[in-house]
Amino acid sequence: MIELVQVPYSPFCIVQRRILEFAGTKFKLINIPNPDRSLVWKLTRRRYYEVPVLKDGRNVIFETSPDSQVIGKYLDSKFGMGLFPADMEGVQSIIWRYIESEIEGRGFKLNDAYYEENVPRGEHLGFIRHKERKFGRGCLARWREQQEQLLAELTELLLPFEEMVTHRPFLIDQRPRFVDFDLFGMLENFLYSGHYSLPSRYAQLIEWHRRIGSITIQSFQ
Ligand SMILES: N[C@@H](CCC(=O)N[C@@H](CS)C(=O)NCC(=O)O)C(=O)O
Repeated sequence: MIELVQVPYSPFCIVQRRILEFAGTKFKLINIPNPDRSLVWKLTRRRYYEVPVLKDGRNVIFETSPDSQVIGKYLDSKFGMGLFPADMEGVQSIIWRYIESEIEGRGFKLNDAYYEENVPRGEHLGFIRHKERKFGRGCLARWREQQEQLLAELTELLLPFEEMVTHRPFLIDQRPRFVDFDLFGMLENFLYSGHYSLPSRYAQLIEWHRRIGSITIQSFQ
């Protein structure tokens, strides 16, 4: 059975989890503590420490660069979901870069501002240290103070997606492609704390979010 090694609130893990649900396959989630990557290190034979990592029998799959989509493409070819059609390749890579930098960059800070509620107490030290080493001392409190500004930025950055789904059911097509799952993962991370909702003025995006969060491949076969 496929196993997904994840941190439950990680945006990049949510993308792959949702793709697995969409595929309708049985899979097992293995949650690891954010600060302890020893399982990932072991599974990847000391080549990787990020999440997610996918284990499919003897195959262990993980990303090779910040913009690779190795796991997504592996699952797509295994389950024939049509997430990466050749004629959409360039367009999708431009869109996922925007999603994984601009959208993710605001969403995770807004969610992390509530880390005390989301992250188990025993992991607080590792979590704070990890964030502060990357983003500077006091970054978590700063993100809480910057909440309004970050929310305003996120809302503006989401406008193109509202426009895209006003004219079709999914971002770039009549059926879901990889970028739909990618945006879903970043938004679920933003929404994880339960303190936010999608901007109410984006009625089409709210509908799309409901759709992409519930459909399975069967509806498209
Ligand atoms: N490009 C990678 C990014 C994965 C990633 O950034 N994972 C984060 C968690 S959301 C991570 O494990 N970072 C390394 C660390 O926390 O030490 C992907 O698409 O999977």
